[in-house]
Amino acid sequence: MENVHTTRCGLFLLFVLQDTFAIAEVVNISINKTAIQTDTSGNGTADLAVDGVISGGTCAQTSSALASWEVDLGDFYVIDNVLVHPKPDEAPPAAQWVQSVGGFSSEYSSAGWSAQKIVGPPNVYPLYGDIVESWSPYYKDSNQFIELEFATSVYVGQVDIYETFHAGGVKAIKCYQAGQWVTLWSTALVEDLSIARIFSPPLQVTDCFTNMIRLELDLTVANTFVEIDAVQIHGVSQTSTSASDFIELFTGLSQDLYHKKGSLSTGEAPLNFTMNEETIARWVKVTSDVDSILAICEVEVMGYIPTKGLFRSFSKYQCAGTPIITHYGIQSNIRCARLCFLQIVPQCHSAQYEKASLQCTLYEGFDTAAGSTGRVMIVHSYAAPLLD
Ligand SMILES: [Ca+2]
Repeated sequence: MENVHTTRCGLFLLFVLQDTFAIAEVVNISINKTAIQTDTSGNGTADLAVDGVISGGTCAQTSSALASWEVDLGDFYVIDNVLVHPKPDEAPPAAQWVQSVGGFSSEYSSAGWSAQKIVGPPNVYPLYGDIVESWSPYYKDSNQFIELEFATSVYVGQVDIYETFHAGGVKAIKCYQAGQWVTLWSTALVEDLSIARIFSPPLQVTDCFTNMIRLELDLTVANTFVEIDAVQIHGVSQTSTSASDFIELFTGLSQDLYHKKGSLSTGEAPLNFTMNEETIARWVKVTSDVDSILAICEVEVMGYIPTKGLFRSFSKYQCAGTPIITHYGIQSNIRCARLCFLQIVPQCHSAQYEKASLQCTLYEGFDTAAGSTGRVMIVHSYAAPLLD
C-alpha cells in the first residue's frame, strides 16, 4: 500500500517539477522597474538603464561624481547575478567653427571684411593678404573685440585663430561662463607678423565650459588692419569627469539596508556580478567612485521569484531516515527548498533546514520525527497533505 502511494506521488512529482522549472527560470527581473539616481546629466534618466535596450544610446548618466543608481524590483527575488553594461567612452566632438557672431567692436564694412566673415571654415587661409573674406576691425586701437558663438558647449581645450593679415594682434582669448568672461590666454606683448598662421596659444584655463569665445585685439603695434579669417575650438562636451573606471554593486532588502556584493573595473563590458551566496533582495544599487560620474546603459538583474508557494515548511516535524546529502552555509529555507528542487538523482522529496547551523539536509522520502526548536521540515507543497 505504501509503495503504491509513493509511485503515484513520483508520477505527480514529474509533472510538478516541469511546471516548477518554468517558474524558477532565471530571467532579467529589472526591465521597466522603477529606477532612480543621484542626479541626471542631460537626457540620461535613470529609467534608461532598465528599458531593455543595451546598446543604441539609451543610457542613464549622472552629472555628479560619487553617484549612485538604484532600482526597486518591486518584490523580493532570488538574485543569481547582475550584468552591468557601462556606457562606452564618448568620442570627443569634432572641432567646431564659428556658428554666429554675438557682438563686435567694429568692422571695416558691412560687406567686405565684415564681422560675419569669421563664421564657418576658412575662406582665405592659407593665403596671406588684405582679402575681403576675413574680418577686419575698422578702428586701429587697442580696444577691438569680437564675440563668437559655437553650436555645442564644450570644455574648451584649444582655440585656433586663423590670422591672414598682420598676424599677432590678438591680446586675449576669453570664454563666457557663469555670466562672465574668463581669460583663457592673454599677452601684454602683441606683435606684427606679415604671415598667415593658425595661432593656438597654450590656454591657462582648461575647465571653462562654454559655447562662446571672445577675442580681444590690439591693432596699435601693426598700426594697420589686422584680419582674422576663421576660429576653431576643440574640447569635450558633457562632463569634466569621465565615466567611472570601476563600480560597486549592492543588493538590499530595503532601500536602507544594502549589502555590498562586489566591485569591478569597467574595462570589460558587460560586468558580471555573480552572487556567491543566496541573495534575496528587492533593491539593487550601483555606485561610482569618488571622482567619476556614473554612466550605464543597462543593468540586467538576473533572478527569479522564490518558489515559496510550491514548498511548505513544518516546524512540528523534522526529517528522519538516511539523508541524500547535507549542504552547509545555506542562508535560508527558501535556498534549502531550491536545493531539494535541484536534487534529481536520487530525487529529493523533503528537506530539513536548521537556521542556527545553516545546514540543509535532503531526503528521498517523507519519514518524519517530532520537531525540534530551530529546525523545519520542507516538502513540496503537493506532499503537504501527507503531513497535515
Ligand atoms: Ca538602456
